[in-house]
Amino acid sequence: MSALTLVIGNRNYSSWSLRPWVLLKHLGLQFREVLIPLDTPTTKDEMEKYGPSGRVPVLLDGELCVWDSLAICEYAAELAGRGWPHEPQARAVARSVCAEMHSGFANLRMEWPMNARARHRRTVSTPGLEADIDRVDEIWNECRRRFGAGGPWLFGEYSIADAMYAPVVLRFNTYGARISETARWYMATTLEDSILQSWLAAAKVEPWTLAQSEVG
Ligand SMILES: N[C@@H](CCC(=O)N[C@@H](CS)C(=O)NCC(=O)O)C(=O)O
Repeated sequence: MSALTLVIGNRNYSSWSLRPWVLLKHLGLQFREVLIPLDTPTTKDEMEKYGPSGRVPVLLDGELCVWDSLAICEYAAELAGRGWPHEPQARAVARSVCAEMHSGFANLRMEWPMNARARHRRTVSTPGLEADIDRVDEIWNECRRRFGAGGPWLFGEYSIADAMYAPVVLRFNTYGARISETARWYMATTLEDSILQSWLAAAKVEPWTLAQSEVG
């Protein structure tokens, strides 16, 4: 295996970058990191140097370029030989909740942009946002109830599903989502994770502020 390079955006705001970063760390994969600040005059040109979509995250492995968060997580799991639940039914549900996160929750993403270091932000509640929060709560409860016996994560052991929902935990923490006890417990598990904490510590000292993501 050649050396891996993960290209990411600002730690404070780039939710798509956080997902593969936290997974690669959990899987114990070594990688070099390139950070491209979002929303500067050179952002697009810089991103196009690494991947064809002009977006981050991008994973480079020698000649190979993987340019989407979920595809990177899948590839990392193949390299590490773990990352999905072992049992086929659990794995199928894990893939479903990851795909749902990857393609859905438009209101949550739009109305509560990830702002990792911000606390006590409050926004006007909308039916779309409430529905997204309720659905996340339902997913976390269901995964924990059916598959969580072997550990503190959604499927017991840490999996791609936890990486995919890590930015949602940060959003709930920033904007104060009202959620069930099980969901709060899962949030605490995620927020106490030392790997996530190292991402948050670096986010805290980043010099950039993106006005469009400073909400509430
Ligand atoms: N579906 C893509 C979405 C990637 C994406 O939208 N990334 C944002 C940063 S979080 C980006 O690169 N935006 C380009 C820009 O801000 O110029 C994925 O899952 O990787």
